[in-house]
Amino acid sequence: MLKEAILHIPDSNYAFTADGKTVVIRLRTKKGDVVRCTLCYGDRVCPEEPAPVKAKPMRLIGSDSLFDYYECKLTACCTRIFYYFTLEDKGETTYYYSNEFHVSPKCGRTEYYQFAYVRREDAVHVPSWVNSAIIYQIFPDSFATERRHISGKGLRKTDKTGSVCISRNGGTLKGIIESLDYLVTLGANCIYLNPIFSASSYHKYDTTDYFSIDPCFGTEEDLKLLVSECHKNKIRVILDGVFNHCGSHFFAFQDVLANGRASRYADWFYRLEFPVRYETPPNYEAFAYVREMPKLNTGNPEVAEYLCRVGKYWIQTADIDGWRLDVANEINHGFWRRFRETIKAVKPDAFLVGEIWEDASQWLQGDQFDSSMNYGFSVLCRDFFANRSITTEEFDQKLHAMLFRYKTPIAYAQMNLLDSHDVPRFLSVCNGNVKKLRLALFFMMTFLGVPSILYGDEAEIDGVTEEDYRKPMPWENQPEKGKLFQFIQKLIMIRKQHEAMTCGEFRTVPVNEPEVYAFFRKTGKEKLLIVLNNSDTEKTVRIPFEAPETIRRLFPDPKTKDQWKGGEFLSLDAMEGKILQIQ
Ligand code: ARE
Repeated sequence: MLKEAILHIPDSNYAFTADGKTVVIRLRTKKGDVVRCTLCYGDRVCPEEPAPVKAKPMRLIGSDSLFDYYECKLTACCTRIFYYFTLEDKGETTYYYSNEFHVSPKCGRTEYYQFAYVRREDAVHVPSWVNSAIIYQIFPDSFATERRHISGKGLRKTDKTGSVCISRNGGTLKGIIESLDYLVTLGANCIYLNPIFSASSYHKYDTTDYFSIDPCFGTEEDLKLLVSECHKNKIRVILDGVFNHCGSHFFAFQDVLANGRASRYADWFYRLEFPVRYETPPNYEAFAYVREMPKLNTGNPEVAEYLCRVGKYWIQTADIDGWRLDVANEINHGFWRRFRETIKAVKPDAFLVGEIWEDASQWLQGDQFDSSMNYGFSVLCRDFFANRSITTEEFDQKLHAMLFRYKTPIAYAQMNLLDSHDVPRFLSVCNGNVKKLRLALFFMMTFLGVPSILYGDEAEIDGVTEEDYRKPMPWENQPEKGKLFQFIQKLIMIRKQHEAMTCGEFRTVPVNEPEVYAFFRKTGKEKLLIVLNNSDTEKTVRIPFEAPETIRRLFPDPKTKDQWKGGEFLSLDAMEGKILQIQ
């Protein structure tokens, strides 16, 4: 047994409660090393001595390239738990507790691992609607000026503060409202809107006034109408909160530019030097040295209070359903805790998504965000589907490494994406190969986490440069009549109809074809088998079923029967994905 590989961390993603009752305990071991792993546990404060110890086998729930991960759920257990692990390999049995290995478990219960109390306040709570969300991301400037039409013409307007605001393509909130039926037809049930508050640039990440809608996009009334129309159609709306920095026309920064050190707002910004030089590069902290984006001092309680007020205002005024939080990882944790408390106090099921491109564990402990933008997911899809630079086995291992980073509810709430307004379109990453894009979309729709589509992906928008991947929605092509739109629409429909697709466990199914990836999504009631062929040739794979089972095809065409050869072989066309219901 390779003891150096064994890992358990109390009170972490290795030991947590998701609902205030069930406790999940995980253990990591070297891959293929341990034969049996048992969780031994009991009541930490029971009056008997020695305390009774129960044993529960731990299940191998997945592996990455180096490790196996075991898991065990304790339900209806006591509220204060001691536990240790019994680990067996071919020649040895060892007992693991207090981060050490022991030849016997005989010691006082206080020396074992402790789950001090199943504190329901610390249960990781993600809004229940998030599990079945399908996000459609809209870059407001590029989507629609009016019903299914974008003018392509930029605007230049003056906002309430007297600052000039511009747009490039003429998109408006009214255009989104009038085109909502398009999203309803597609099946999306959550809109993520890039920034819409008054700002100088066309992309609106340089906020001038957090309390008003950018005049190029519309009015506060338009936002209220958009949200209420969305709600009528069972669509939630989350907005982009840009709180790391403001725009240079924000009143507080203008005051600093005018009054220097004497400004009442001098402490609202980071590392100011006087005189403040509004130049490139600036002599103050700014987002990526962009002088138009001075960094806000969120460590100043006054600033924190101001920004929390913004967060609350739009929930109370327009009834929005959450926030996507820009540059989240450059802002102090204390601010985010306060922000979460403020928001959840006014709307407990508001969704908070941090923009963190890599491992976001430190922000996803349950006290800050519910989710993060999962760029890691897009990287794996790029490598597997677009570039084919990793094998199916590596893809599976990397997915598991990604999943085990987080407590289960957080993993199910990850905002999975293939592309966004910040990166080239996935179709371009695939060199224009729509089949590759289709298969990656198929995977995203069948995998756990919240699928997120950037406007126009369904219309085969491509683009490598910023201007290109943010280009206007090609309404003139009638995207809803396109094959890709219909493909996504069908998958969304299945996702909505089958709980196993959203809440179900994810288990890899080993198959005999290296380019075919198969996995189960299952709940207590339903078992779905998802199989996809990431190659350019037809494949027939052997599916290792344990018992004779009835199979019903859900996708692609439920009317077509599958070619089952000998009961356990399944044929797949090149680049095809299938969803089968096992009964
Ligand atoms: C503008 C121009 C660009 C130019 C740039 C540099 O448009 O062509 O290259 O300036 O001067 C917004 C606009 C951008 C704009 C930018 C600055 O949308 O168009 O660029 O403002 O004016 C990192 C950050 C992450 C950030 C990305 C872009 O961590 O927060 O970079 N994303 C958000 C938004 C952006 C937005 C801003 C932040 C600023 O989503 O749209 O930009 O408010 C790694 C790292 C990531 C890093 C990523 C990309 O993987 O882990 O942290 O993200 O690479 O660099």
